[in-house]
Amino acid sequence: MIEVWGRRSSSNVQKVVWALDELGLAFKRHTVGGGFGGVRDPSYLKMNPNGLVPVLQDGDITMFESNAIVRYLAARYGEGSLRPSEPKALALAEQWMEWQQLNVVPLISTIFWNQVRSPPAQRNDKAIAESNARLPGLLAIADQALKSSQWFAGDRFTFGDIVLGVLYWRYSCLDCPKPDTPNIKRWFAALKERPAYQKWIMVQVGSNPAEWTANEKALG
Ligand SMILES: N[C@@H](CCC(=O)N[C@@H](CS)C(=O)NCC(=O)O)C(=O)O
Repeated sequence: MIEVWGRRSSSNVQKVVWALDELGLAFKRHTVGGGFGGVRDPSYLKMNPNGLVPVLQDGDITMFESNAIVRYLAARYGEGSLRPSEPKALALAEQWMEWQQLNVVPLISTIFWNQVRSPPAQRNDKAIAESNARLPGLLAIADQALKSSQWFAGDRFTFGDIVLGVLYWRYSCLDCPKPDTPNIKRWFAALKERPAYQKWIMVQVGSNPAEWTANEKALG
């Protein structure tokens, strides 16, 4: 049985459980991290010396790093579906996963951490403003890519949609200006039709630390 360690509220855990569900794989999830703790236990640190979630165990492999886990699952169980078989589509899925992680995730995370996770006194308004100023240019790049194809790697959903898929839900819940990106809007609407996305990603985010903590606890 595949096992995953990590609280459901973590965006990095969400990538993994969403991918597992898209692949139709049964798995057992252990709630650790955040307010649940457990990630500094020696037995956990043996699996992930970084003391972070998620961790995946599948047979004789135990691994960390959410994007690598998603790519592993796609390679082992999703050849021709979550992982494109055709080299060009595979290259695009890889390209967009990297681009989303390196460019978009830091900006959305900055807004999220300052607006939702930080008490007002610790909120960095300058960092929020900088992220809000840079996001439209980046989202325009993604929007342009989605003009000519339904999904990031072509005409089917792949692991190239996972990273932005997770973060875009969070972004949609944040109180911040949103640029007009019609192709992302269509892509996001299609994501919201997917049962696995509804189950794992479309969860309450909250708008302040108290709400976040309550949601984290309720999600487990
Ligand atoms: N690069 C790592 C980052 C993992 C990470 O930062 N996880 C966060 C949650 S999103 C974490 O473990 N935070 C501490 C905790 O939840 O206890 C990955 O993608 O797996």
